[in-house]
Amino acid sequence: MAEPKPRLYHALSSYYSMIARLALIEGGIAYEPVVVDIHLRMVQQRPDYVRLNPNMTVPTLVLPDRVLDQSRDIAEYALGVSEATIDGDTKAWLDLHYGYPIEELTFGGLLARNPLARIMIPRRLESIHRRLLERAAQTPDLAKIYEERAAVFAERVRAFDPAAVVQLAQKRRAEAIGFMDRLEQALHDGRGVIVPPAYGAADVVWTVFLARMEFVGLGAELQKRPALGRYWRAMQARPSFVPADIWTKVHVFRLIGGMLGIG
Ligand SMILES: N[C@@H](CCC(=O)N[C@@H](CS)C(=O)NCC(=O)O)C(=O)O
Repeated sequence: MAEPKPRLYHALSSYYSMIARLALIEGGIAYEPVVVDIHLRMVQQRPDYVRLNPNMTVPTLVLPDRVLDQSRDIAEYALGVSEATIDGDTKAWLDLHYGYPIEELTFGGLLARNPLARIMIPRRLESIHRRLLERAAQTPDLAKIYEERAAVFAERVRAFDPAAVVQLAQKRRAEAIGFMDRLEQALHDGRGVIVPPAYGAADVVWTVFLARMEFVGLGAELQKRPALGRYWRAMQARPSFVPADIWTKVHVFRLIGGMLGIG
């Protein structure tokens, strides 16, 4: 009997889900997609999902013999490498990418620009924090995991404090531009991929990062760097880019459709 296809729990607009989708498609791995409403219904915090992925995040890849709950592991699996076998350059590019809190760029920028978001987002974070503590009380076997997650949201309330957010957004923007400089430096010898000779996990994560640069309005910075601009065009021209559904701008209606389960 054929093995069942791996099941990918993902969200349409989610940065780390895009990494998983792109990696699986580049790796030629057929998968069963399951869309998770992480915004409205917050399915990632329901006990049945938490038992699958205690981080309460997407993506999650369910394989016949194990569950991968980190996009980095999914990308490495999809491209046929592992932390043990990966080359040093790829590892360094992955470490650099995963050391950066991308949500602080995305949401920090939104909050810094939008006064309504400055009121709504902290309130929403507070309410999620409260709900996680309620879940902890209602679900004794998962209480510790819910409490840990609640602590993450308490930290987000602090990080996205309206008074601090403009500075945070500026800091994350400057760091993102620094990453584009490093990529430009690496790519300016004309290489077609970040770590020659072949396309790999570093290309997956940095392609999604460059898409996020466009998404947050840093596209002009990207285009200013000729080697990076060339690389970005080449990554978008790959057959994987469209099917992986890599967002370079906000698709309001698709976002709403996704939340309602019709996306
Ligand atoms: N380290 C995780 C991060 C995953 C992550 O933060 N996913 C976000 C979406 S891009 C999420 O699930 N957010 C929902 C939440 O925080 O409640 C990975 O690489 O898979």
